[in-house]
Amino acid sequence: MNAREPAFVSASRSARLRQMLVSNELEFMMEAHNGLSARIVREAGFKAIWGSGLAISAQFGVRDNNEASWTQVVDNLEFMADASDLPILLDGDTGYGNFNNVRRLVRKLEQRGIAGVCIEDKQFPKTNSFINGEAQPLADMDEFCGKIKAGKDSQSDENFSIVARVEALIAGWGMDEALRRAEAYRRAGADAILIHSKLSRPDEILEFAREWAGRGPLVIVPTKYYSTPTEVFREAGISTVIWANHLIRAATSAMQAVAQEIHTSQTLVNVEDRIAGVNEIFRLQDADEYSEAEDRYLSSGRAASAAVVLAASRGKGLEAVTQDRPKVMLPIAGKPLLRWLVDAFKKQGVNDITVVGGYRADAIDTAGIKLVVNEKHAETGELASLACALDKLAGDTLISYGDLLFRSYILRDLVESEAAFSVVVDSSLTDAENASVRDFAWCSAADDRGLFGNKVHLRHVSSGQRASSEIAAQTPHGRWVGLLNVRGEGCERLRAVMQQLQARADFASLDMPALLNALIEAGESIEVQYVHGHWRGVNDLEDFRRAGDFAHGQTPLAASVDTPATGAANGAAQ
Ligand code: SPV
Ligand code: MG
Repeated sequence: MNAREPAFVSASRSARLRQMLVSNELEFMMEAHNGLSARIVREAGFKAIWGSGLAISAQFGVRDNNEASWTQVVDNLEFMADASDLPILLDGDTGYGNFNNVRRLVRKLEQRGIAGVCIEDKQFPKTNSFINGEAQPLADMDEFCGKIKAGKDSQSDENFSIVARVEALIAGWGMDEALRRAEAYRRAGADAILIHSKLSRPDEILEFAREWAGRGPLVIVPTKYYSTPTEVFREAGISTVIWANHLIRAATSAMQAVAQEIHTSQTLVNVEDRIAGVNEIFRLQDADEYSEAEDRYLSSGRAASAAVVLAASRGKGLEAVTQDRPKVMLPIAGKPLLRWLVDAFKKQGVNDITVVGGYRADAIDTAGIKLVVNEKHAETGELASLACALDKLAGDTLISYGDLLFRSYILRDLVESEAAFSVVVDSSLTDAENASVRDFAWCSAADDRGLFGNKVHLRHVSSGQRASSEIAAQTPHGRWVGLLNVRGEGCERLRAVMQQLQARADFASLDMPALLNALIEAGESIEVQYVHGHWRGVNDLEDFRRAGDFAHGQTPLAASVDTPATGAANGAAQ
């Protein structure tokens, strides 16, 4: 059976480990020592993980002498089991005490989804087998058999495996003693025998395997006799090979080299291309799954998290003050217009902000935003700019003009809307004859505060295109302020409508109202949130002058107060 067979993958971890131990194929386990390395072992294609005592203690920065407590080891295993669905065979050293500690260990390992444990017949606290192994005292054989029995009796999952590790060859007690112990452990209930050797040749392991003659699964750790061809193990009837410490060693060499290089050169340039990028770390952490879950579980009742701000224009009538910067970088009450907008977004938790620049995009302050540029801004309109940020429209997203100031409740109420599409319409401004004002809005009902709570929908917004004569004959209900909130699947539908518009010959000249109207024509319902003033657009020098007063009114403890609206010419009431 191999890892790709569905039956194997769907079996429990413990069943998979057991299957590996008893299978007639030579199987392999790779060491891991934390969640990240466990994930890496799985991705490499291994079917099981060796929870190496040496590697786990090393990554904690302590010795392989039971300096890390067994509960610290088990906590670490929990991260490994979470990061990888592979079976984990824990290197449980001596079982961390007597038979009673083994019983508790087995129960705790089962609770954390660990598939099996290997215990070795040394004395607690143990020392790594490759450190003066001959000086290491072995456990009493009968006492160790008691541990195996206790472990087997306390497992509740019949597939949980206990591997008994024979250290007689390491400690120099000879082949007969190794075989005697292995047989005793097999009889005590061990599911497999791990026979360990520190020789650089496989001779004693092969001799042991010959004498053992297939009485039960044999596991080996060829760290020292690594040059032996793997085929030799296969022919010897070995069940499972453990590559016991190679990831911690690989990580150690890499970290030493990189730390040394950065320390010496005092720069990152020499290492950047030679180490995993942060995106690779995010991938191994499954960051994408988090984003998807966020969309699934945080979206309802939550504000949009992204915004696209259209900021490509120089601003008609503002040429005198925009030689060296776009309109959105005009200073209003001490900070650029765009910064007011970005701050307002961030205050509502809208942090992923993409600004589409165009005219003098180089002068846009990019702190806290992503900038994309509509290179054809001089010949194209708002929708061409929006098209530059189409890939940002992936979840709940606000689309906004770049030249807006507004009281914070306007944005708060808009982003809290559950509707797929919602817009803010200012009902204080209905003078459609005024040529300097754009974006008049016709809605399903006028702003009647008596109807508070009733849903009102957008029917049309004036744009470069003429409204149908039926609509144009009616007095508009207000003015669209330049904020569109798109929720959930609305994004996909907006992209589809954008695609249709992009196919049109006049796409380059289309503005945002054309998109709103196309959405309405496509059958979408656009919810209207009426406001009465409390915002300002900057369309000409007069707006620019008044914007400062408005902004001061938004500043905490500012001496100035809002001045009353003075009519349509400034484009917005306060
Ligand atoms: C371990 O990986 O911790 C082992 C195997 O016990 S060895 O270090 O080779 O003894
Ligand atoms: Mg060990």
